[in-house]
Amino acid sequence: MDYAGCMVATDQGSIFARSKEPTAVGDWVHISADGEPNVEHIAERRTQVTRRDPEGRVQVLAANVDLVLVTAPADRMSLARVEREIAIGWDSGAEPVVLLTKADLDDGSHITGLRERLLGVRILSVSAPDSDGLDDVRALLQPEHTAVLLGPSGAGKSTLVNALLEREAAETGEVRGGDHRGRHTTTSRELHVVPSGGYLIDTPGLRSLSLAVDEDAVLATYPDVASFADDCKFRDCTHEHEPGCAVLQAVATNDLSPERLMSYQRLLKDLDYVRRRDDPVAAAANKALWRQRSMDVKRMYRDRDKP
Ligand SMILES: Nc1nc2c(ncn2[C@@H]2O[C@H](COP(=O)(O)OP(=O)(O)OP(=O)(O)O)[C@@H](O)[C@H]2O)c(=O)[nH]1
Ligand SMILES: [Mg+2]
Ligand SMILES: [Zn+2]
Repeated sequence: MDYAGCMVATDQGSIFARSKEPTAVGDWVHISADGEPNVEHIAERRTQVTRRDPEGRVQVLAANVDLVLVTAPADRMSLARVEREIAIGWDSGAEPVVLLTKADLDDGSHITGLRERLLGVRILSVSAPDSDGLDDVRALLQPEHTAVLLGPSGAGKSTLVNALLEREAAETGEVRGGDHRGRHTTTSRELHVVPSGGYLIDTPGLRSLSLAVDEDAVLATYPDVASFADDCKFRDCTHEHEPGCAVLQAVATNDLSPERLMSYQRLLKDLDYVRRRDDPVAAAANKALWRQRSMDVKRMYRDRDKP
């Protein structure tokens, strides 16, 4: 049982407390004041970053974060993975921000590729050896923000943590040559206090990244598709064949490229998504949020020069 207890940061330092409920890094807990420390209550989570573990169970990677920093390393770029992690970010209730890591290894094509493909998310680039972009990440974290780093093994997450903390707080590892598969250096999630403000949670690069997200989070990752989907005749339109489908209409009139629709469909199919049927209030709030975002992007799209 991995929730026999957890480490709790208190004003008297870090202590171990027993817990009957599973806790996640970032949780706020009440612990009993006398006797053996016990977790008596876990505060309701403002946000939670989840995935499905290889056994199919929903696993909370981090709780109460404001930002999900999706790392995309220049030496092993996978746009598909970046998009999945952005969807996880939107689904969590936090804001995803993409970090092109190892920017010193980019000839400019990766940053351009990310900017072209990803709409409605902030994209920063960082390079640890020359300390480039660190101040931008520091600015994101201020004043009291908590961010979690996601990304494949070897992406440079722990290296970034150390650079921001200006000390060796997190263990980093050499990437194996040849296949560029990183060693799994970080084995547990850790919360670090950043001296310039904010908190940063490091995670191990997860090989299996099944999503456990709402399909609205996929639409949020494709705000251009979402902006047209608002006008589909059927609420549960799959945008594959339905009459009155505004998305297919947009493809027909060259307002949306067929490649965009196809990569959206691919991400959706990749998904092991869950509907928020257990929480209709949260679902309604999310819908309103996505609608606002997709309207913003629609405007941005329409204002942009068409080729
Ligand atoms: N060129 C270059 N190499 C980097 C940069 N950041 C990290 N690296 C190297 O990439 C390798 C992996 O870095 P880590 O920080 O351990 O990667 P990680 O994302 O924490 O990996 P896991 O803990 O396995 O998930 C190390 O050899 C680092 O020295 C960078 O900005 N530029
Ligand atoms: Mg690491
Ligand atoms: Zn449709």
